[in-house]
Amino acid sequence: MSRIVNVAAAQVGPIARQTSKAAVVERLLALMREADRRGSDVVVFPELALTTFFPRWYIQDDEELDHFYESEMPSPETQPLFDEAAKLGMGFVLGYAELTPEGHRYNVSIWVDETGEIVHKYRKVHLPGHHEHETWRPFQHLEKRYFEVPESHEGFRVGKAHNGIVGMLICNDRRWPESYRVLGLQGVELIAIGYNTPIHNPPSPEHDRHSWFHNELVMSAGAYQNGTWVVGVARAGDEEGVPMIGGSCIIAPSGEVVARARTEGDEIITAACDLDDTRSYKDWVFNFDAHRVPQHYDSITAQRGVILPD
Ligand code: CDT
Repeated sequence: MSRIVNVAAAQVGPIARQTSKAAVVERLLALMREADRRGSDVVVFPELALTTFFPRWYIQDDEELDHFYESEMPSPETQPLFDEAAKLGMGFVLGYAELTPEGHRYNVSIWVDETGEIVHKYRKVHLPGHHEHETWRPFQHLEKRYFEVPESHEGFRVGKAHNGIVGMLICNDRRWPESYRVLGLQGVELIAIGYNTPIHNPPSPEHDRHSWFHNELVMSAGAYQNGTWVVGVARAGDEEGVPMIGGSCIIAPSGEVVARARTEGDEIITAACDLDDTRSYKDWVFNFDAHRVPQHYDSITAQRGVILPD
C-alpha cells in the first residue's frame, strides 16, 4: 500500500469583506481542479478560507458577524467543494468559522477524504490577539473575542487518512512547540496548517521584517523535532489594506522546505510526501520512548506563565 501522498497547498489571495461565499467557493474549486491536474491526493486550504479575515474588525452588528460563521458543514454554499472532491477522488482540508447549535464559536479545520466524508475536525487552541476593541491599533486582531478555546478532546488529536496519521493546526498554533509535540506523541506523519498572518504586528513592529523567516522557522522546527511532514498554507496579499505574508510551503521531516509559493495570490504548490520518510526521525534521534524524559517536563503542563527564580 503506497504511503506517498501527493499534497497540494492552495494559497489563497485576498478576499474582500463584501465577497460572497459562493464567489470564494468558485475560487477554491478552481484551485482544487488545478491540484487535480497536478496529480494531487489532497489539497489544503488556509485558515478561515471562506471569507475575509474578519477578526481584523470590531463588528458590533450581530447579523453581520454571524454571516462569517458556518452553522452547518457542508452547507448549500460549501456542498460544491464536497461534490467536486468526491468527483475528482481528492481529499481536502478547509478552515472556517464554526457556530454550533448551542451558540459556541470556534476557528476550525476539517479533513475531508476522497469520498467527500469529513474524517477529522480540529478546533483552534491558541487564539492570538485581544478581546476588547483597541482603538490605537491600525487594525484589530479579535480572535479572543470571536472564538472560544475548545475542550481538550477537540484540540490536538490525530486522525487517519491517506494510509497515514494526520493532524491539523491553525495559524498561531504553529508558533508553539507544544502543538506539534502533542500530535507527535500520537505518531503524526502529516500536519496541515492554514494561516492568516499580517506582516505588521502593531504591538511589536520590530518583528515585521522577520515575518517570513519566523513562519518557516517554526514549521521547519515542528516538522524535524517530531519527524513529520508539514504543509503550511497562507491566505496572502493585501486584504482590505492589511498586507499578509504568503510563503506557503511544504516541509519534509528533515525540516527542509521542498516546495514554496512564489506569489502572494491564488497559487498551487505540490510535493510527493512519502510518509515512510518520517521513520528514520521517529525511530532514531526523536525516538520519544527511548529518549524523552517527561519527569523533567512538569512545568510544561503545570504552569502557564514564567515563574522567575527568587
Ligand atoms: N490568524 C493568526 O493566528 N494569526 C497570528 C497573528 C499573530 S499576531 C496577533 C499568527 O500567529 O500568525
